[in-house]
Amino acid sequence: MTESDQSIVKRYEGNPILSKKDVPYPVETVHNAGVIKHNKQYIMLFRSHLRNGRSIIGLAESNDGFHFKVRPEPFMTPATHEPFATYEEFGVEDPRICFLDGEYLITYSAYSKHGARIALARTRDFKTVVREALISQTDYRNAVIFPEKFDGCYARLDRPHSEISPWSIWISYSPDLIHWGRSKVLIKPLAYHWDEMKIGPGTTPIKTHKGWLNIFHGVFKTMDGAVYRLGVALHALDDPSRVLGVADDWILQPEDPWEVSGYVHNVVFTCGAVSEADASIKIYWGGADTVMCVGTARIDDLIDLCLSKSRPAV
Ligand code: BMA
Repeated sequence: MTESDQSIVKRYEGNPILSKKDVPYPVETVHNAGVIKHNKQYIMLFRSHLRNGRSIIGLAESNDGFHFKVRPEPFMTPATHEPFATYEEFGVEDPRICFLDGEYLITYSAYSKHGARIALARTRDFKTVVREALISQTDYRNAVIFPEKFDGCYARLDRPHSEISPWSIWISYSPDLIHWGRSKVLIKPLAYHWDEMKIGPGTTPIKTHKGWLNIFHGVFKTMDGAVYRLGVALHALDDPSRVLGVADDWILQPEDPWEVSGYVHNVVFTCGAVSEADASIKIYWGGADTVMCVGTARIDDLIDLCLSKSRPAV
């Protein structure tokens, strides 16, 4: 498949931008990275599989958002202290980064024989990191925290596991980042649609003049396994539980060879995006759970797609 000029996300011609050969310690993959700008530098927290099949989180830095250099040591490996050690025994996965109140909040999946939980860590400088709490029970993944509070409360999107209703995007609120409640379902997969099997939050929500952009992943099951694509929705600025539109079309699907084939084939999966001063956005995604890629889009094009060509949210 080749990409047409109509694509809303323009792939960077230098993709993939990071792969295992760039990592100065032994890993088998580099994927699903949270990315944020810190002191004019792009910081990428990426997931890597070790040869035992479990994941750790590494850190890479860049001046331009395209060329990254990996730090010599991993940034987070499974915790050795409780209560985290029990729940991170199988690894730490898929970090998202949110800047709020002068610090960076990192949400990630803690994996263990008890399932996947959402964990929260904090850093101010990406040199030291402190684990704060496990902020969900088991069978939750893909938590993204809004970079603003609403009526004094933190807000997050996440994706509980469910066999009864397809895996959907929910919102919850918290007074202190630890205790979460007032949960409400916001967006569900749509039958016989590119996201009919599951959806989940992807990037930390991006503030725009028309609302919060929520770039999420959607999964479609085929005879050849699942295909992971990216979609976009817009939430009201003052009330993120109000969905203004969910784009009917996907914005990115696996097309490049390193997205179509790899550790898990046919996957594009995002955990991070950076909005730029020129009203564009850099979207970062893991290709086939193996490499990191980047592309750019116009923020107004994403907003238009949500508002002019939308499908039902629930
Ligand atoms: C999901 C998560 C992601 C991964 C995707 C495709 O369930 O495990 O980390 O990228 O599957 O394998």
